[in-house]
Amino acid sequence: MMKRLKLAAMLIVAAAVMSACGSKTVRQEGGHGSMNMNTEPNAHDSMNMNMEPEPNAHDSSDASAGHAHPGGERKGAAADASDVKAEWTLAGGGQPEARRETLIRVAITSGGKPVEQFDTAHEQKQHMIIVSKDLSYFSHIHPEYKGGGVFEIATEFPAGGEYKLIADFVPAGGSAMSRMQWVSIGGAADKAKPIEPDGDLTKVVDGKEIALSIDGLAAGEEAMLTYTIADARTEKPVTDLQPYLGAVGHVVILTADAESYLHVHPMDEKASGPEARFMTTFPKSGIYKIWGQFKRGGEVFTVPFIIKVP
Ligand SMILES: [Cu+2]
Repeated sequence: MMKRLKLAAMLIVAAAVMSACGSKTVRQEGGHGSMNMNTEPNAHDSMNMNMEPEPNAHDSSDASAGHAHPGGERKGAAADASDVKAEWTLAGGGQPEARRETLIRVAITSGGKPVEQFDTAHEQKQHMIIVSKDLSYFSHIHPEYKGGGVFEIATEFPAGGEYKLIADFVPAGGSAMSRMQWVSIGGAADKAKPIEPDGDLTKVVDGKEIALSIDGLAAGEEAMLTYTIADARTEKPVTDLQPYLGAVGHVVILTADAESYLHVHPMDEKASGPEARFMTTFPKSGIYKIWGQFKRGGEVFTVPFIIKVP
């Protein structure tokens, strides 16, 4: 049955192609500190796309997300995805420290030249995900486009330690892509929390009870994620979910090592609850953390689950 369902979810699989990892000093901004980061500039050139976009479910810019268009058809003069690189800079008036405002700057280039134009995808020109190494911290923010391929946003890291930054964007007329970067933040680190599968895929967050069920859970297979949302107090189904960034929900998935990343959009973007369904493919067996984000009453809530894909 799953095979018959067409993909309506947009997805990006960032295959863990880390072999080219080196260490590089990120360019220093005048007057600001810089830092060394483990770079993985080409980490996402390999996309694991085994589903065709559903033609009528998205506009073309959405449908292009993460899809390589194997036929070779590509709109516009967009750069070859493999040439697109992100250069990351963290500046905080010194060494980036936890609990201090830190400016994250990411410059997108293609073939060494700035990518000037970006398509808006889900209401933003760039989506940025930040997670701590143990995946206990999750942040989804939207850097401001400064022109010349440069995006900036100020944020605070909650504690010292390693974080992964992920930028999602769509060079104009091209495909959605993501670029990732590990960064090291100074300051006292929290004790790492174990990344263990949840025994029960039901959680209460901000007064909502959210249950996740997954059909077809197997490596390399299409899996359907269904969130069912009820009011935690009354147990009544929630039917007034609001669009969040243009869809009923957003799902971000990372492998336990944070090396593979998927960003999935719902089958029916205009749904309002109590169910929201997402289709994706977990590329391999292992432990994944899944964050679902929804909006109700003007408030965004984020529900995390940890699962094991057999
Ligand atoms: Cu976003």
